[in-house]
Amino acid sequence: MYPLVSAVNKVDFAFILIYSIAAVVLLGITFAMVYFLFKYNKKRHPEPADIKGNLLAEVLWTVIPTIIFMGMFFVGWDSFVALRSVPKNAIEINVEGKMWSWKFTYPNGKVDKELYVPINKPVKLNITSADVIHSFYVPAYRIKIDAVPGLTTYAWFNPNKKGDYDILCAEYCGVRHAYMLSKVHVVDEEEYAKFISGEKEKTANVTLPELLDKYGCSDCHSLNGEVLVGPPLNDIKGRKTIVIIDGKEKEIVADEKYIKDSILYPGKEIVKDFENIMPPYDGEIPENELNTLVDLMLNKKQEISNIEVGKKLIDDEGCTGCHSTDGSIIAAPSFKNLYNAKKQVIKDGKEYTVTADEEYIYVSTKYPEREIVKGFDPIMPPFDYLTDEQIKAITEYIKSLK
Ligand code: HEC
Ligand code: HEC
Ligand SMILES: [Cu+2]
Repeated sequence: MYPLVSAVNKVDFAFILIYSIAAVVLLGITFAMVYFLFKYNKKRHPEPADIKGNLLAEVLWTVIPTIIFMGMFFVGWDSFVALRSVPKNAIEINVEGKMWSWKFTYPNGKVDKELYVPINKPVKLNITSADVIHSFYVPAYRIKIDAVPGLTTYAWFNPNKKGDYDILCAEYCGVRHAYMLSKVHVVDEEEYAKFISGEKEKTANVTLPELLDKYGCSDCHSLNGEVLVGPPLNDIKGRKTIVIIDGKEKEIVADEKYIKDSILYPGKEIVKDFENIMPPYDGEIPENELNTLVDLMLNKKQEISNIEVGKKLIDDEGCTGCHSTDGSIIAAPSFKNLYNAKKQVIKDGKEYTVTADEEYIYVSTKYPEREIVKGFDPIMPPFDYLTDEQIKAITEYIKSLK
C-alpha cells in the first residue's frame, strides 16, 4: 500500500525490530516472574540461597543487553541517516504551516494548499511555520517534523508510487488543529508540469472549438452553420427555435438557461426535426467549464471575475481556516455580512466603533494587530505580502457574501 522507499523501509525495519525485542523482553520477564513465583515460593524453598559473585552471569547480563542496545541504536541511526540524506537531484518545495493550513511554494513561485509532486523524483521540503509550532506529518513517507517559527528544517521523500497521501499536523496548535489537513498528490511528470504552470486553472482562456472538441460535442455540432447530427451552435445566442416538450411544439429563445438545460438534460426539450440522441452531460462537465462553455456560446467576455479570484485566494491563503463564509464562527468573525457592518474594535486599549469598509478590510488583512475585533484573540497573522490587487479581489468577494 505504501510506496517502497529505502528510508521508509529502514524506518519500518527499526520500528519492527525494536517492537519485537520489546515484546520478547516483556514476555520473557513476565514468564520468568510467574515461573519464579511458583518455583521458589516459601513452601518449596523455605531456605533462601545466598549467591555471591557469579562472573559468567554478570558478563552475560552486561554483554547481551549491550549487544541488543547497540543493534537497536545502529538500526535506528541507519534509518535516521536515510531520512536526513537528501539526494542531490531533489526538487525543493517550501512548506509553511500556519493556523490552520499548509502552504506549499513550488520552485517557480506557484503557491498551493496541497502538495503535488512528480513520480520518481525525490522531493526536499524546507519546513517552517508562520505562527505557532506545528508538525508536518506524512505517515506514508514516515515523515514527522516540527514546523517552528523562525527556523527552517527539512525532510525528503521519494514518491515512487502514484496516489494521494495524507498530510496532518501532529502538534496541537489551536482550535482547528484537527482540520489542518492536506494531501500529497503523486502524479506523472506531465500532470506535474501542467499543475506547476497553472494550466489546470486556465479555463478562462479556452476557446469554444477547444471545449466542443474536448467533450465530443463537435461530433454532432458544427460552428459554421452546417447541420450535422445536431443543430449548428454558432450564433445560437437569442436564436428562436421550435422545440418539442412532452409532445407539444413550442417556440423558445435560446438564452443562458435554455442552453445550459440543453446540455445537461437534452431530452427535456428536443429541437424540432432532430432526434433525441444527444447524451445528457449532467455530472460529466465540471461546473466552471460548463459556465465557460455557455458564456462562450453567448459571446460573453471571458474574464474570471474578481469575486472568483477572491474566493480562491481566501482558500489558498488559509483565511477560511479561521473565517467562515456562512455566518458561523470558527476562530474569527465570519466574512458573511461583514462589509459595511458596524464593528467594535480595540485599538491602543480603547474601544471604538468602526464601519467595515474597504479601507478597514484592507488594514485588517495587512496589519491585523492594529485593530482587534472585540471578543476575539489577536491570533491573526499579518498578510502584508498580499498585493493591493489581491486584497481588492478578497474585498470584492467579502462584499458578495450577503
Ligand atoms: C451524439 C450527438 C450529440 C452530441 C455528442 C452532443 N449533441 Fe447537442 N444536440 C444533438 C442533437 C441531435 C440535438 C437536437 C435535439 C435535442 O434538442 O436534443 C442537440 C441539441 C443541442 C442544443 C440545443 C440547440 C438548439 O439549436 O436549440 C445545444 C445547445 C447543444 N446540443 C449543445 C451541445 C453541447 C455543448 C455538447 C457537448 C457538451 C453537445 N451538444 C453534444 C446531438 C449531440
Ligand atoms: C489564524 C486565524 C486567522 C487567519 C488565518 C486569518 N484571520 Fe482574519 N482574523 C482572525 C481573528 C481572530 C480576527 C479578529 C481579531 C482581530 O481583529 O485581529 C480577524 C479579523 C479579521 C478581519 C476583521 C473582521 C471583522 O469582523 O471586523 C478581517 C477583514 C480579516 N480578519 C481578514 C482576513 C483575511 C483576508 C485573511 C486571509 C488572507 C485572514 N483574515 C486570515 C483570525 C484569522
Ligand atoms: Cu498545526
